[in-house]
Amino acid sequence: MQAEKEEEEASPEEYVALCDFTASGSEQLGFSTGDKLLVHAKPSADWWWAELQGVIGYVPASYLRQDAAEDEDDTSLEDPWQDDEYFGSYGTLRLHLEMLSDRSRTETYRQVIVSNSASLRNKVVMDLGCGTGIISLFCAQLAQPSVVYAVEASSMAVHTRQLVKQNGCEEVVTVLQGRAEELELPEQADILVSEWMGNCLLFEFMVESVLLARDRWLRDGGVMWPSSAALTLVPCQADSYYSEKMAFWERPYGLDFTPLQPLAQQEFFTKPKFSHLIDPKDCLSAPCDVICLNMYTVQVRDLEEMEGEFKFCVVKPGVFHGFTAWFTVQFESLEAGGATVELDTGPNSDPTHWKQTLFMLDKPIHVYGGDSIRGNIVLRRNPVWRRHMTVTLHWNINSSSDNCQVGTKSFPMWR
Ligand code: GJV
Repeated sequence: MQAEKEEEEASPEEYVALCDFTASGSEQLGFSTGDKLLVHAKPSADWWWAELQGVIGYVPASYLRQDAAEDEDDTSLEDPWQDDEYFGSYGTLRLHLEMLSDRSRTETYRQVIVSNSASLRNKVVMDLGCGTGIISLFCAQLAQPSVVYAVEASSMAVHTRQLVKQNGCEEVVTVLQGRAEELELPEQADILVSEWMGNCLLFEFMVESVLLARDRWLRDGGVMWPSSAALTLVPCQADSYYSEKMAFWERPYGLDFTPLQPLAQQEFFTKPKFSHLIDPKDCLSAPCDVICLNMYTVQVRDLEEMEGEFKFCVVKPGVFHGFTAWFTVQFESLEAGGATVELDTGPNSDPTHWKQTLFMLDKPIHVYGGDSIRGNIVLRRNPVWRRHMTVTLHWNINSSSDNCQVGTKSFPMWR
């Protein structure tokens, strides 16, 4: 190991930039697609120390690929969708148990079907990524569609077929095992239903499969469930998380461990924290929808980069530790005058298995009632690892007191 490390330090490796990167803060190094960078050190898996035209700084490792001329690189052999791993994990019960145990999620889909049962009569339904088949079974039992095509790529499909039989739905539900992108359906669908949402709405990018299926298998005038989706953001306090991971080093056992704080920041605050449950009291302002998807019109290419703006008005004094994000999805009614059904994964609704996602700033900032926090959020899909993305937040605090501050931070999720 030691010998390898010395070798690395002695001769920097050449990498090519796969996309543009804008530096935020003086420690980072910006670059453009195609730039050749010399990587001097790899202090963490995510951030490397690199050089471009004599300038040096931190760069996101996932944006670089080893120069092909130098090396027959192994990333080109790896599947950028990581499908073996992805569908492998959906072939076991753990994730299905988590999703089915989430009552808000599962009951919302049931309610959509119940409240539209009259309109579902004799319709052709496609359930994309049916998992154990719960949505398809709801359709068959609570409405009278002519057929439900339950599409599932993982090996769970084998068990799903058994569950369909066991529950007497085999006349209506047809389980098709395979990736939706590669399957042939016998006919166009009237309704495309799917539970595709990931953390921060888009993570995993299963939505791409849904959009491709829409363009190929949904008949003109067909219905998308969900019909729309929104990502919501709020500036927040995160006192206990901050204490646990950062303030801790101030005086453990009466000793000064503050030299470890830069490491702690790198280790705990570089990536977003999934599975955060924010107390509504920790929201510093009303939340704001920053990105909205119309499931009828959004295109796969739009997913490469999604941008949204925000303006928050701080309603009480507090410590601004970061931003919390969650999503909502809406299911339009098929019945004239019928109500839209919504699944809300935010702090003012029953918690779901997605919980919320916390983005920690490097330094907490005191804010006061009447301050404004304006800025934008960019979700940039990883050009190589198609299920991953980087979330970049820019903010500008305008305070009645003297502190006006701007900041930027990029969070890989996960590459
Ligand atoms: N084709 C077929 N099944 C799929 C596909 C696809 N392209 N993508 C995902 N699945 N809400 N983030 C399946 C996957 O195997 C799993 O059973 C389910 O859809 C995921 C649903 C929850 N994930 C999510």
